Amino acid sequence: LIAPQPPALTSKQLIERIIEAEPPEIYLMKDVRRPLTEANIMMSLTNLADKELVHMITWAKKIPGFLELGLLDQVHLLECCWLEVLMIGLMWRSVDHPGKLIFSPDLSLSREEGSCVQGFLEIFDMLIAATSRVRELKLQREEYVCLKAMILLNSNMCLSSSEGSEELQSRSKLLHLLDAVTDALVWAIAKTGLTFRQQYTRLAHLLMLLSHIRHVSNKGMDHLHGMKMKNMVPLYDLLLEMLDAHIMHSSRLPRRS
Ligand code: AOE
Repeated sequence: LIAPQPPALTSKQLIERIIEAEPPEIYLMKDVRRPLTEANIMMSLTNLADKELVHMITWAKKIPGFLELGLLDQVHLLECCWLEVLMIGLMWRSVDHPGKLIFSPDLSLSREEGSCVQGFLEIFDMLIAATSRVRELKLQREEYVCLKAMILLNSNMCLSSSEGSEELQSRSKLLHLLDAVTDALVWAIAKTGLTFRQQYTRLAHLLMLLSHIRHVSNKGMDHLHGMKMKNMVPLYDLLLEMLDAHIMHSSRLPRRS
């Protein structure tokens, strides 16, 4: 039996839907103006990430086609990409503030302030460098939302070894979805009135950004694991469990790079 397919969205419609799915700005309100000690900064960042992750799940569910994937694929995709998605969002917020990271409208950190947290400077500099690249490229909002959706949908390729027909079906839906977002990105690039050569060069530059983001995310994950050992991060029980799940997966799977 051939299941009736919903009418496919045009690239323009797909981008509109992904833009509608964008998470809101998160304010920390409290605990921001306290002295910027290592513990305070980490507490604020953890609070922020905690709120953002809730919105991230809502965001993913609003990406057309995501909910049609198998539940296991949905979970694995989010598990693999959450820090990359947080990081590209951070870069987007920070793009007009050279040398600073705008974690939230009420928590921006300069390099010096970041140096309060042990091991943060290395990650900080990588995030600043990637943000400068985003600035040089003059990333457009439509391109940004496509790249973020691609991070989610592309985070999990190595898990395709499962054989069941439902898994295979979900896998082919995933690839189809990734193609649709790729088409949308190509469409967004074409809109800017560049020559053909400039268009595919830009596509390459934007996609190469993703490998830097994956790299910084892996470094950030190592940093976070290190902090957890030192008991510096006041993680909530649930978040801690989720983080453990991530360690499990990353030791079971070939290391992403
Ligand atoms: C980057 C962007 C952003 O918006 C917030 C933060 C806050 C913390 C920052 C990080 C960032 C940048 C890199 C930093 C990191 C602290 C140290 C590191 C600076 O060098 C991240 C705070 C993370 C708190 C831990 C939360 C654990 C969540 C586990 C999630 C999980 O495994 N699952 C399964 C849930 C997935 C749901 C979507």
